[in-house]
Amino acid sequence: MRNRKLQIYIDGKFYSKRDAKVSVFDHGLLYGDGVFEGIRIYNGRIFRFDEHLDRLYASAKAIMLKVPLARPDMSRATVETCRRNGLRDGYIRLLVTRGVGNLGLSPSKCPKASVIIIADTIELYPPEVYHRGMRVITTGTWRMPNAVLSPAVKSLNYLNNIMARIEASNAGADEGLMLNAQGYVAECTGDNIFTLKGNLLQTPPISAGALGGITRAVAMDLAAGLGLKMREAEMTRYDIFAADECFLTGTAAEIVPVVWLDGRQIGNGKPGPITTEMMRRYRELTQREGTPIYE
Ligand code: PXG
Repeated sequence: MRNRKLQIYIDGKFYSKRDAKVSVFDHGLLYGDGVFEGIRIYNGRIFRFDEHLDRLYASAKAIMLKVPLARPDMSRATVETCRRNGLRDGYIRLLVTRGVGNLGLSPSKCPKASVIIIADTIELYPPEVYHRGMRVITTGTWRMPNAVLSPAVKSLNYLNNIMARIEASNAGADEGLMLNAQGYVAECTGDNIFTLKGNLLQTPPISAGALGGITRAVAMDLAAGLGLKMREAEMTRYDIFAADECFLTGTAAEIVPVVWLDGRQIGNGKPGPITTEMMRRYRELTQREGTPIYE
C-alpha cells in the first residue's frame, strides 16, 4: 500500500514511484559512477545520520564528485523525504550520481551531479537467522585492492560484492566472506565481520579492505561498554575457525551471529552470549538515539 504513495526525491522535486526516473545517460547507470548510503530509521529518528553524511561526503570527495547540495540542505532534504513518506521505521537510500553526460567515460561532460533520496520500509532478514546464526562461505572473489578502488569508498559500483554474493547464494550460504589480495579477511559482501576469543574482540582494519561501517563503529562502542578488549588486526580464516563467537555488522543486518564458516562450526555452533547481548544493546540503542524526523 505504502509503495503506491511513495514520494521519491530527485534533485529538489518529489516524484511518485512510477515517475521517479533517471536518464539513460546518467553516469551512475552507465558506469556505476557515484556514491550512496543506506541509513536506518528507528522510532521516528534517523540513526547515526551525521556519520552517514560524513561518509557520503568523504566518498564523494575521494572520487572527485561535487555533491550539488551543501550538507545542511542534504540533511533537510533527507528529513523532508522521511516526513513525506510518514516513516517511523524504515530505510533511507541516499544516492549521488555523476549525473547526465555523454557516452564517454570522462565525467568532464557531466555538468551536474544528481541527488536521489528514497525512504521506504525495509525487508529484514527473517528472525530465525538471528536465532540460529548465519552460515558463511569464503568466496573466490577477492575484495578489490586499494590500488583498484578504495573499498572505503561506498560507490555505486558494487559488482565486486555482487559477484561474491552470487557465489554465496549458489553455495546455499547466507553470506560470503571476502579476503583481500593478500589472503587476509576483509569483510562480507555487505557487512563487516568481528570475532570474539576470550575477552578480545577483533575486526579487520579499513586498510585490509573493510568499509568503515557505521554499525562497525557502534559495535566497537558497545564492546567497550561490555568491558571487552577491542583490536583492529589483520585476520585470517583461522581466526574465525578458532573463535568463540563471530558476528557481522551492517545497517540492514544490524548485528547478526555467524555460526559456521566453510564447513567448520564456530564455537558451539550457536549464537554466543556476548553476541546475543550486543544484539540486545544495539536494538536498545537504536530505539533511543538518532536525529528526530518529526518536531
Ligand atoms: N561492508 C560493505 C561492503 C557494505 O556495503 C557494510 C560493510 C556495513 O556498513 P554499515 O555502515 O551499513 O554498517 C556495508 C553496508 C545489503 C546492503 O543489501 C549493504 C550495504 C549497502 C546496501 C545494501 O546488504 N552496505
